[in-house]
Amino acid sequence: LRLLQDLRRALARDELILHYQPKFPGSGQPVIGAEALLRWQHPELGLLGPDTFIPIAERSGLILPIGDWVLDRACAQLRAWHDAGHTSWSMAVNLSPLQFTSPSLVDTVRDALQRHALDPGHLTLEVTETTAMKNVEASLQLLNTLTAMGVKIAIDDFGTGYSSLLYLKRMPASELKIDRAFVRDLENNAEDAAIVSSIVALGRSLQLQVVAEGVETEAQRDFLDQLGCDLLQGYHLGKPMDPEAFLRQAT
Ligand code: G
Ligand code: G
Ligand code: MN
Ligand code: NA
Repeated sequence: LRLLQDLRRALARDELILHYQPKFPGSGQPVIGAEALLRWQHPELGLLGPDTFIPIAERSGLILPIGDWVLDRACAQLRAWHDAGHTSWSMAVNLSPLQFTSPSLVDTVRDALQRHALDPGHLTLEVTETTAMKNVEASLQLLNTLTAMGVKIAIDDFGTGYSSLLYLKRMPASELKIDRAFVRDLENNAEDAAIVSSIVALGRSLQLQVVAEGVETEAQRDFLDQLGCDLLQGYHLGKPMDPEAFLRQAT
């Protein structure tokens, strides 16, 4: 309850911040963009990760104003990077289940893109597999609207939900993000390797980019490169960082 009271004030008090984790098209290649990841600089408890407060924000509905703030700030950051010459970089923003069902989402996204003069194709919205598959017809309609605007869609935590391939086929997504549970033990676990390999093949046939998350070692990175994974993300390649550190590491 205390945390909920504090969270209500966090936005107004400017305590929320975004960190940015780089995405790479394979090893040795330059950054192609970032995923915005929310943190809370709590006055007493220190820096809190989203797992400690997003569930509260989701239950209380506070995730809606917070999500609007995340979209606006992530777009502002991308505009700054484009102005600094990194005009090909894209930005990925995570959407919570409640945001995903909010009738104002499409307008919020359109407004943020316009406010920061961004090409919609430089924004990717990440929605978990579970959220996307919950109310399939409504999801399809929303995702089709966003896609028609030019925004990209990524299916996050792929492999952990109950995906129907029939619906996946109809989803206008452009990215599948393989959950890091499948990456953790990749080189030692033949089942994990087979699953990742199958997702890469599935992505290829459905014309979806496949992203591996949670790449923590060189061995995992090399393995994923060999499997033909399109994009890599993880501590080994780059942690979530503040914008200054991101720019320093990426350039
Ligand atoms: O960075 P990490 O520990 O920071 O994130 C933990 C979880 O919180 C992930 O599932 C991630 O998708 C989610 N998350 C991070 N930032 C945001 C955000 O801005 N909005 C929402 N809805 N989820 C986020
Ligand atoms: O669910 P989502 O994919 O949005 O989650 C992103 C989360 O994963 C963030 O909490 C981020 O900090 C975390 N993360 C990013 N890279 C790694 C990694 O290499 N290992 C682990 N364990 N977590 C990571
Ligand atoms: Mn994500
Ligand atoms: Na994920």
